Amino acid sequence: MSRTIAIGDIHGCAIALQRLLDEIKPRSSDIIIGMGDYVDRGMNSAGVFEILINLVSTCRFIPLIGNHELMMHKALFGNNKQRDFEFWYQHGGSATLASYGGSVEDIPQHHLSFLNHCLRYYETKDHFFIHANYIPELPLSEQPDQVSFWKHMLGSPTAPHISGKTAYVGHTPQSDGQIKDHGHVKLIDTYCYGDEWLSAVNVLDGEVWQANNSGDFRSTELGTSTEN
Ligand SMILES: [Mn+2]
Repeated sequence: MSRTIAIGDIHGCAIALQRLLDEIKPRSSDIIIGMGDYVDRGMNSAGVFEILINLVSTCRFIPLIGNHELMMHKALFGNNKQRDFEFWYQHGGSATLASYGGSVEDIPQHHLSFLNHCLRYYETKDHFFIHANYIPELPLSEQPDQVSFWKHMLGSPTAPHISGKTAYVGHTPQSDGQIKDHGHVKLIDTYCYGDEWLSAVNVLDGEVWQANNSGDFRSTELGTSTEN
């Protein structure tokens, strides 16, 4: 059985990511979607990139762009490098650089190439995946950056998208470590860098995997509450 698995915001949490993948055991028939925000804040962004790049050889891995990849990309390749670098550095980029040994020159070429290949969104027959949020009335190809990558989803969920597809988003951390399931939209950033959980969901059957930075693991299903 082929699986379609979305992984929430990782933010440098390489230990949690490795534990999660050890449990998922990716197969060549799987589609795995990274929701973005692989870097910044957590301890080992360099390690996270390395794990994700290796994932390409074991399954069909689709990395999306998060606002932190956008900031990093601008800092490294943008028109106003000094201003963009300072902005990234202050929003978690300092932790990413530290994981590379402290300098931009230490970031290997294949990591920069990975950064350049992340997608704005991804969609399947019944689902779509985008880092932060969406405008319900607009096609996915026309969503503005400010919404796709930056707008939090707090309080009431965004209305269903015109496509009728179920949405998966990250970006808005769930401080209780639980996936927020609104039915038509599911929020899967479960605050791993804040000592909660990194989550993965098989969108086809609702199976949920969670791991944390201590290397703990638990599994559950969408629609099922998990007690600590
Ligand atoms: Mn984000």
